[in-house]
Amino acid sequence: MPTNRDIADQLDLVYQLMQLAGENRFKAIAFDRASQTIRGFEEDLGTYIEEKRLTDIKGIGKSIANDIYTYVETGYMPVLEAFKEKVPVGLIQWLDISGLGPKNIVKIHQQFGISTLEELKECIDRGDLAELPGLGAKSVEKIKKSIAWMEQFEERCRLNEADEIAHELIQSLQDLPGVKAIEVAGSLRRSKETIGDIDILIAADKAHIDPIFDAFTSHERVLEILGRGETKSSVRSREGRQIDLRIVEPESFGAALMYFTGSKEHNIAMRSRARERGLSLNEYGLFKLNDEGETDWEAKISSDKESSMYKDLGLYWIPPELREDRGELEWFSEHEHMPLIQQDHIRGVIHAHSTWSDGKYSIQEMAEACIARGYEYLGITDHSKTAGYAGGLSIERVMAQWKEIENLNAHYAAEGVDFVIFKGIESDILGNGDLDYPADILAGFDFIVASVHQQLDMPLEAMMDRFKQAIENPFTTMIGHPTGRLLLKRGESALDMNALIEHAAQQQTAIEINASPWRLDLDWTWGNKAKQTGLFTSVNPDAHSIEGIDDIQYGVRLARKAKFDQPRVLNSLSAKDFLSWAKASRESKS
Ligand code: DGT
Ligand code: CA
Ligand code: CA
Ligand code: ZN
Repeated sequence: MPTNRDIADQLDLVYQLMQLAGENRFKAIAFDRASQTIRGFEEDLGTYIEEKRLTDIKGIGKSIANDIYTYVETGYMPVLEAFKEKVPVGLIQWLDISGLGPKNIVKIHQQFGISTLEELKECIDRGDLAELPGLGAKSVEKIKKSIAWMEQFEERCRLNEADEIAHELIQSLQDLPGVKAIEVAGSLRRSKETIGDIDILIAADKAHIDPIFDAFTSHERVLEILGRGETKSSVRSREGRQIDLRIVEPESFGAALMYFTGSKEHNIAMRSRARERGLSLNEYGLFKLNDEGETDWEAKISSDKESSMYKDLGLYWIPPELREDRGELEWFSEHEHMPLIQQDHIRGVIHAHSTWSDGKYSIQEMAEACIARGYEYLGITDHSKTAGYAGGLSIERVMAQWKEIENLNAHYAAEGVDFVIFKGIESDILGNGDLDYPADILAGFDFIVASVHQQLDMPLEAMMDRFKQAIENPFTTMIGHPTGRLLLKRGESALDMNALIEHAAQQQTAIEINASPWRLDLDWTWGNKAKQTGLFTSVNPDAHSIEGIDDIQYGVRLARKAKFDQPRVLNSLSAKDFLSWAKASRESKS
């Protein structure tokens, strides 16, 4: 019997190929929905399949259920095989190239008979691609840049992928005999926006090391074993990720955890702090220095717990996401805590798309998903009219959407459900910095996220003028995904972020932290500047589906890394206070 993930993977493949084949959008989306549903399903599908009642699961229709039954019986999914005949699977990788949509991918494939990334690169270098009608030198340049980006970063992955792999491995290792403690270390524990390799640390006595490594290297997710030594073993996962597992003596777990969490820069600062105090800090513990200034291994001060090691260096425990040598040692030498936003502070979902533009679910379905998750409000922000490619709303459609939102809100009020939907829009910031509707329409929204979606590569000065204009617009509540980056796929627009943050803070315009693991934009490295200027943010999932709502978790992690406390995060306010903030921001600029 295939696992849930196997089935989800097959359906996802159908979805990707359908996109390439130009299949009806709603048919394709049905496969994507079913795939996501199954991936996130808590039970094994086995009994549902045996009893032929997959359609009991919300999100799986009759036709897809039948595809799955056939797949389980025969090992083949006819719909998938049919699409494989139409489009080569290799082209799926091309979907990650920015500037290259499904239509052009298929056109290139047909014109040149190529289907691998390597062949595409050759085609570009020969100058053939630029000859293709409708492409031209400029778009080819963009495609070339995007491929280079992809290659440069194939050694890293996004936070959500690393998180999922680490979580699964920890689940399977934590209950093994002899495992006294297990933690993620490295960049993943520090919640970096992209992860090189995944580091896991276990505390166990020597006798248990071998069986733990056996379990690790034979895990179903492991594709190959890269190395295995006395205390460290490295593997590559099916997705191509490297995972390092280190096993240390329980008495030096704290020291090892501190060391392997990093960052390198934080470790260096910590070691020199130790030196100044006549001490030596390493992965085994904190020791005294002897008369020659070397580590006195007999004179151990602490090693088993991170907190005691920080304490013995005159510091309070520093949360891992702050360990980047950006002032954290100074802060935690004086303060026991730094107030930071937490997931359970988040009360509402701001920035979400519905079927009105390019989202996969209706407003009502999105709202119900928010209610089920305990949120108190949903700020719907479909695309504005210029974003034609994403189903942007004409003025007539905006008005019709408002009506729908009003009806839903009336329904919740009548039912005594403490939930409200805000009328929002993700307005394009046009080339000249204007928002995408006339003022009388803009005035009808409860709040507005203003984002750049086109002409992302304007020169710095023009781009800054454009953003400044948008920030000063009374109707802009917050700026969306400021740099426009897609992690490991597309670079950032040219911006002077320091100046932008200063200006936004001064104008009472917030800048979102877009929580999609593809974006995580505003970047955490601007955290000190944001804190110093008092900038407000909102941790926004930019959800295009129900599953997308849960991306908020990644945004919260990055917001913590950027040192945002609860009062500076707008969607941690009550519904009423959120609206008041938006109104006050508008009035202060009018
Ligand atoms: P990554 O894997 O590129 O996303 O980033 P990290 O931070 O996970 O780096 P990694 O896996 O090479 O090493 C894990 C931690 O081990 C790192 O954050 C700090 C520590 N570490 C590794 N190599 C060194 C080193 O040469 N010096 C110091 N001070 N610490 C190191
Ligand atoms: Ca790492
Ligand atoms: Ca590593
Ligand atoms: Zn957007």
